[in-house]
Amino acid sequence: MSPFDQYLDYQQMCNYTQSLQEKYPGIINVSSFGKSYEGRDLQVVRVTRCKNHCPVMLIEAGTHAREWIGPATALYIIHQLVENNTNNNLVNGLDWRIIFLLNPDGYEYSRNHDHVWRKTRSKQENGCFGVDGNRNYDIHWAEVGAVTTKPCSSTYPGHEPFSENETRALKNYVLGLKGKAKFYLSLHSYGNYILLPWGYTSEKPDDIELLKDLAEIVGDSFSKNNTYFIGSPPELLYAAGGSSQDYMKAVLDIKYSFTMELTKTEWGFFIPSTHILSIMPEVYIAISEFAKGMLNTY
Ligand code: 0X9
Ligand code: ZN
Repeated sequence: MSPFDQYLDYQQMCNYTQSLQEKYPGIINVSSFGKSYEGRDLQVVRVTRCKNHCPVMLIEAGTHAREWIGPATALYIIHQLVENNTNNNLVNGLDWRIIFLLNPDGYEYSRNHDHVWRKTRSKQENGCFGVDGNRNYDIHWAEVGAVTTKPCSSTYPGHEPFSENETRALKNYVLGLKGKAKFYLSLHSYGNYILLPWGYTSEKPDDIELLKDLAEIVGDSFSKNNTYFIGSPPELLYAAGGSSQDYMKAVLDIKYSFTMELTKTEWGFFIPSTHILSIMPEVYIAISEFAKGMLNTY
């Protein structure tokens, strides 16, 4: 049975990463960095054979509950890194931290009750539930792309920054990496975008060219019929404050901070499980291009 011909539930994902840890104890370590609102462990999978001082590659998926292809892809990346020995240099020279499902409560709710659910599951005012994790960080919070007066909205940013266990846990986890994190990638869907900072403004960071050059190499790795579009959220989609990508770069000083909107298909968010395996390999090659770029830089 392949874990990639279906969308695993939260428990199956944990079982899968646990089984990899038992099989490859020297290279993979699974730990919890906090609890979700409903009390699920927030897990991070560390993959590395680094002896000392390797740049940390942080990948996070599953902020948005309905975007099931993100967590599936994160697990596929873990699987490739540990089981495919053509990747030895990526594991020897880099310290991967992969948060395969940041919003497990929302994900389970999307699987079991409401497929289109996007937010966390915390209780809000007016009998509403959930906060948009990608509007909840303390960076130009609620200034654009979200309003604090509508707790029922699917982009509700929360009553204050870091109101959510999940975003707070991620922030604290990254603070614990003390300047070692050099790369952050937030996996979302859909639309085939590699998004550059900033998300809250169409102004550019000073080092935008470095990030853009790398994104272009990554973009070129996709096949001709699977073009990825490169630019900032305001250029390609819409502006939004409070996003993880902006927070990681502006506040936690992770220079190379990206968001990918995976896939562009007729199904939008709801990709049939029979197609998962046809999507993953190209995304993995793209991720390995990001990784090679980091190896060459640090
Ligand atoms: O709106 C979002 O959070 C992302 N799109 S999605 O369809 N996956 O919900 C885009 C995030 C772009 N990044 C920033 N605005 N910073
Ligand atoms: Zn998303």
